[in-house]
Amino acid sequence: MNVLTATHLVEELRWRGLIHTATEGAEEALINEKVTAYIGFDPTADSLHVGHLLPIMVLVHLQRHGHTPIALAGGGTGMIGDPSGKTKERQLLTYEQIAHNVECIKRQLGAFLHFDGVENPALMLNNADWLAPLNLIEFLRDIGKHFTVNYMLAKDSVKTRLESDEGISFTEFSYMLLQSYDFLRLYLDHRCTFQMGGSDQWGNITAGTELIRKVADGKAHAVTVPLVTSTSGVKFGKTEAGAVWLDPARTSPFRFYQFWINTTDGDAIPYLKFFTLLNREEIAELEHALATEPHRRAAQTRLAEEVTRTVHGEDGLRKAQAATEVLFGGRDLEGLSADDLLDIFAEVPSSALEAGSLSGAGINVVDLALGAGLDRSKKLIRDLIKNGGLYLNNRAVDDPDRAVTLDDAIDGRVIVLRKGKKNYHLVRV
Ligand code: 383
Repeated sequence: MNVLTATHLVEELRWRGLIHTATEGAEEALINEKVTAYIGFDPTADSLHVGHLLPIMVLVHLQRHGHTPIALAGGGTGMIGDPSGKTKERQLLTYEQIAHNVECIKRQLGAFLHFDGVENPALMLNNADWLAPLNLIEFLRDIGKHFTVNYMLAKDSVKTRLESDEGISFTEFSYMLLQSYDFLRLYLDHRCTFQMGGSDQWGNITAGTELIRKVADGKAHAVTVPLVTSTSGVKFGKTEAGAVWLDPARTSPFRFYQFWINTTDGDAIPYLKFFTLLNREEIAELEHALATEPHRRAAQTRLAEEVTRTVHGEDGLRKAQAATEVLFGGRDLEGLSADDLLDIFAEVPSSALEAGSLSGAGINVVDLALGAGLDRSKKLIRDLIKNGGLYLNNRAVDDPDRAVTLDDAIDGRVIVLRKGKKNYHLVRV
């Protein structure tokens, strides 16, 4: 762990730009007391994505500064669907899907926090434990009575949907009551006085602080983190291939690393503050490097290293770096599997080849390259080889009569051809 340079959590969060809005007295309480704070994550998919990372980092900072973080999996709320920030009604998931997703996201959240061996162990809870057994009549009498429909209609999440053609179901309309009830339960059972979340959660969180005031005459706080924006114009966390997931089966460590490496100069420093634990000195150095030698992309490289290591571990990072060197540095393919290569070269032109044509004496390398369309004629390909410009699995081909056999196919499945520095072609066997 890094040495803490911020004296307290609020200073740290402020410097990192992690505080969007906070209720009155929230910062003072965080400075003067050791608090318990929670953030909820609904199991809408079997993986969290980079859009969840900022709130996760807040839990990490809370724990590093001696507070007690609670990561709450929304096994109950996930059955209803939060309308916040959504222009459309959500598709309900089955109970089985939700149970599976809860297990997946709990595992992911768990990797960021310490649950034992520290003075302030984190807690991992699932709101299905208290929401599922609720009795409807009791709930409407004890909780519903504290919310006027007028108050609920004034929330952004509801207002925007009232204005849309589709409207909002009673199911999603009630969501804020459940999240408020969670906060009340955590306040009563765990002395949790803080709820945090993205700025989209402000309405739900403050509904909870109101409920705690009314039911328990207690003081609880809301703190939201900003929505991450990007100067590249696309929504943060989205690439052409869709969302950037934390699950390596959905987004490989290589693609994950590439996502961060591609951060613009304008976003690199804010993202280092948001998504890494690097301290002020380290970030100041990277800021200097970015200003004086932007072409070296030291800030982006460090950002990608740090976040990939946090999410995928040292192994995942090494894999991602090796893959990057293969793609951009022409490194040999040692140690990479066919699946790795299909992932690394997912975007390059490819062609298919019958395994039969590689068996026995195999196929002449010039014919193979011609068939793959690397150049227009055999003559041009022979010239290419003469000039050292044709690569088979990232090794220069020096003999135009060389035969390519099944032995050259990695895992018997792929052959990587390259013309010049970076014109790749993938042959799927
Ligand atoms: C459920 C029960 C609670 C408290 C919160 C919840 C979940 C909350 C929600 N959050 C989003 C999610 O689950 O929908 N109603 O995907 C996202 N969060 C965090 C953060 C964020 C929000 O998990 O802004 C991004 O990640 O708050 O959109 O008692």
